[in-house]
Amino acid sequence: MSAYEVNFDGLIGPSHNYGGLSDGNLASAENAGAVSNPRAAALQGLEKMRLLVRKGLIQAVFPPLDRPNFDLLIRAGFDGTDEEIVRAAAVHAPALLKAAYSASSMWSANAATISPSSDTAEGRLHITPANLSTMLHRSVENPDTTALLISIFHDAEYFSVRTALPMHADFSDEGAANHVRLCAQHGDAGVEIFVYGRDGEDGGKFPARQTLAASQAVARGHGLDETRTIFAKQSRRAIDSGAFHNDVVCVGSLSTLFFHEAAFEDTQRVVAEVKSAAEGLFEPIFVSVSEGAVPLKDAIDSYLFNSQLLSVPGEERLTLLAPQECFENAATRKYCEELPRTNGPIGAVEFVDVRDSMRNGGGPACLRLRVVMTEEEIDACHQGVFLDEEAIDELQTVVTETYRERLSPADLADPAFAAECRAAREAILEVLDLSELS
Ligand code: SUG
Repeated sequence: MSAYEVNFDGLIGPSHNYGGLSDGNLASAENAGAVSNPRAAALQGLEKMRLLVRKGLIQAVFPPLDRPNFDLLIRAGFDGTDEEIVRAAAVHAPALLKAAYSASSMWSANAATISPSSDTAEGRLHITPANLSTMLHRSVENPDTTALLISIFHDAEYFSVRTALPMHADFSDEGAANHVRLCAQHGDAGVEIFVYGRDGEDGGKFPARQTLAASQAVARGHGLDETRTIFAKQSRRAIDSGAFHNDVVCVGSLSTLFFHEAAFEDTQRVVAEVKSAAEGLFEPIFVSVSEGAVPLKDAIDSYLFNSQLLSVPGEERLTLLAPQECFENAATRKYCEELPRTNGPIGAVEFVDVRDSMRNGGGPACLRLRVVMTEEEIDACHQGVFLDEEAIDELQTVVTETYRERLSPADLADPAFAAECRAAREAILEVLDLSELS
């Protein structure tokens, strides 16, 4: 059956700030405490969405979650009016206030893991919201993300929005950032690759955020064919070098897997398992980038692999939509210039500016959740989240009118800012016809 890959981008929220909240995410640590520009950040994200619309791709958006997360603050013992809670938290628990204000739901690759209906036993599209249990500020996303997903994918005839895995270290799950689906055409049965960082205890310098048990639970729940599903271990070297999610060192699309040679613990095994799982469906193409061509450090600094690998209508080969930083890094720039000339599956490289998100460790691929859907499934979704250029213009107007251009961590202590964030979000929800979520 024919199907489309729909990109659901997380709209960057009005409280976007550099909290330094993510251990193991080098950019987040480096920029901790810097002054952010939520307006520029959100406008950049929307321009990226526009670029995809102009390429003839289907683009959708998730609104930001409600921030600050008063639920977190109240469960941590603060009470009173919103103003009183913010004031007290700013004095007694500033780190918690930062977590409550994090706009981290923008990185929608971490919202959920998706299996399209062509892969699942019962023929519905399955969605497992990620519990994001490793980082406090991210662990509070899932109840609201689940509500949002239910609002969008509400038709139970087509969609199964599952419950997130148990909120425990054994089941740490970071969603599609650690999941790659390969196939011949989007609507065909595919091979799903679940990448995990640990099986049980963690022993590295930085936390491994995905467990094997979590990946297995998601695959089981989605009713995937075991012969078409593989579990691959991330290399400890990659995690300890700053690849806190596999999508920092690997991206796949259609039959192509593009990755750094240091991404997996055992690359040969991954290649062999993917080949065998794809037998009879398609011939996988592996583009493995060597340390000699692009040192792991440059790949992680520039986020080369956190690119969107797009099948653009009318183009025979794939387009790599890479962050601007790849153009600025000598090794990755050279690699990107040469890549289309190799006559491999990637025929073009383009660069996009999502600098403000990058400064928190979120590149183009982090900002989108891919959902492969048939036309009927697209029609069964909430329509307000699908974007054309006019809707993007409208969102940009809201952002320009309601978002700040400067936000320092100290500004989070101002109770008036909470009201500002709420008003901005309400205006966004109105554009997306999702006011029920306000
Ligand atoms: O979980 N950064 C996010 C970045 C997520 C990137 N997503 C993917 N790779 N798919 C994270 O570490 C930083 C927030 C702060 O420090 O303010 C943060 O949460």
